[in-house]
Amino acid sequence: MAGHEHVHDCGHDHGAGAEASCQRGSSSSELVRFSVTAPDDLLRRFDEQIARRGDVANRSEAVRDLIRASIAKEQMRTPDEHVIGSLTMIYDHHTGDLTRRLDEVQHDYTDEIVSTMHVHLDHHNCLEILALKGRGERVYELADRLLGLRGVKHGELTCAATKQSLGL
Ligand code: NI
Repeated sequence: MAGHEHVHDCGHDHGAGAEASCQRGSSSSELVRFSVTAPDDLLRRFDEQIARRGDVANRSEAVRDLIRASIAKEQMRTPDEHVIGSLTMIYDHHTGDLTRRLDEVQHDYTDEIVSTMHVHLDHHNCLEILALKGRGERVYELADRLLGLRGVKHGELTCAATKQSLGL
């Protein structure tokens, strides 16, 4: 990550240059500051959501919560199980060669993709829904590859492990 900056974790609010006067607790992990760019209307809506939370109403804490939730969600994965699920994506089909790349990835998973539905939402946006089944490892890999493509605005994989959750 280019240009990130280590921030010590003393819990005090002070300016740069005062760090030497603070002791960092041995049990806390080091904080790292990083910058994120986002469209201003997206950030404004996020800030409005944060403001409704009251006590922990700050952007950093809200982003930390999102990161924890993302990691927790990944830990729910069952790569060794047979899973069934669906992947929903919304993207702008004008974005570079996105449609070609989406197609290319999907052709590597012909055993896992049972069916696809494509809806042209408006002039720019497409909704694509994939019905999936197969070994978890393969299904998650497919979802990660598709959702990782630049230009996919929204993506959500919903999965159930067939043995564990459904008793199949
Ligand atoms: Ni379309």
